[in-house]
Amino acid sequence: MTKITASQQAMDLEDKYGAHNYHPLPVVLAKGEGPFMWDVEGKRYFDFLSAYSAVNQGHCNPKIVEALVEQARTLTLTSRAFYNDSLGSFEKFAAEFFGFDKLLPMNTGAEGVETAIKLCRKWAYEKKGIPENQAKIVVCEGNFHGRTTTIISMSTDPDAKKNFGPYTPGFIIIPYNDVSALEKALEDPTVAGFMVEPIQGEAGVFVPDEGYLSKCSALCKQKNVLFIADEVQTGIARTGRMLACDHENVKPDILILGKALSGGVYPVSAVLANDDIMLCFKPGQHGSTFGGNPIAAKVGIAALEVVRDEKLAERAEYLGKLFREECKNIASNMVQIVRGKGLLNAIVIKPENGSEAWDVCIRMKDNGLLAKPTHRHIIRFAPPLVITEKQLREAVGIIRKSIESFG
Ligand code: IF1
Repeated sequence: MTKITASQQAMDLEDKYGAHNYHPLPVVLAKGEGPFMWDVEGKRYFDFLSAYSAVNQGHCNPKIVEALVEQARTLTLTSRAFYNDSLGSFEKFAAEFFGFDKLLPMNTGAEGVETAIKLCRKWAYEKKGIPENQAKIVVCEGNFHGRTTTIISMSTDPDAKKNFGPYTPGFIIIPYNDVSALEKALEDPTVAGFMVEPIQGEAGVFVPDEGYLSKCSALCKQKNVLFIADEVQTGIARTGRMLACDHENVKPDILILGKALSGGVYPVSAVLANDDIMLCFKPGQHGSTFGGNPIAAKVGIAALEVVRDEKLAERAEYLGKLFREECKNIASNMVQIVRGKGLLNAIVIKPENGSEAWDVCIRMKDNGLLAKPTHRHIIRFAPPLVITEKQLREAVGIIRKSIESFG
């Protein structure tokens, strides 16, 4: 009789008792530190997913964990029915950090996006004067903004969308990276906002042409339409700047952050805007039981301090260039292109003898590096930004060896 491993046991348990809404790589993780994770058998891996860019500051970052633990021992949740002594400091710190008048705290990225949609619509009716219930938000093909019913209503991915209808109306979908498509869409006077990912993550780390964001932002300004940046994945140093919009000196009217706003230790998201927009929300019109709780507030401050103090944006910029350079040396027909910005990169894989991105990820896992395919033929590479140059070179060695082993 073969002995069932601890990994197999954990996977069987999830398979039997968990909903089957994911198809994970067969690895069961038990511990993380910096750029590494360990499975239940004690094998060490480079983490090249970073929980979809939530763990930019490294796994179990001691400063963030310390902030979490200390606050957890003191006060965890008050709800917003009362004030707490941490939230105001977080709002001030993050608002000044990103250069906005105000911040509205939520928990998950999807809630941040929902908040931005509601805020944009309210502004449209109360400030722009769009007739009631007619406001539209322009979004892009291939977008990923989360999983709620309203958000999937603007998705173009059948897996995300099909059989979850009826859908929320009020969205106009245009091609990504197409300035003239936006120009045309903005001719409709009922358009209130344009929501965009500065780099499309789920679409396969699709980097738009230089100037795309700044041209879109200028068009929006011209038409009195809110430019809404979903930086849930691209924000907080991932792409080599504090925000991906910073590459083009674009200041969004509404900024959505999540994921790395907590360094991955706790769900913390936020929407930032200036007073003329944010003050459209009046008491009782939006909220969340957990949003803005004292733990989230302390964690949020610590997470941003780490990014600033450890110069993670500069590291991502430097190491990203190195990564893309090194990946060009991979001698395999499977590598079609390497693209990305900072430490948000992807390799587009050409199938070889029936092997595709998934098989490459399994091989990399066996060789000690974890990454996830997106769309069958693309592998995303996004390590924690605290990875050292030496570690990055070692990791690229694993990627290279794994891909080259397919011939
Ligand atoms: C999953 C992708 C990444 C996001 C942007 C909002 C959200 C996300 C730009 C919602 C979330 C996730 C969630 C994750 C897979 C993932 C993802 F592959 F689908 F595209 F990161 F690349 N805006 N992204 O990327 O944030 O509510 O999840 O906190 O398993 O669905 P959330």
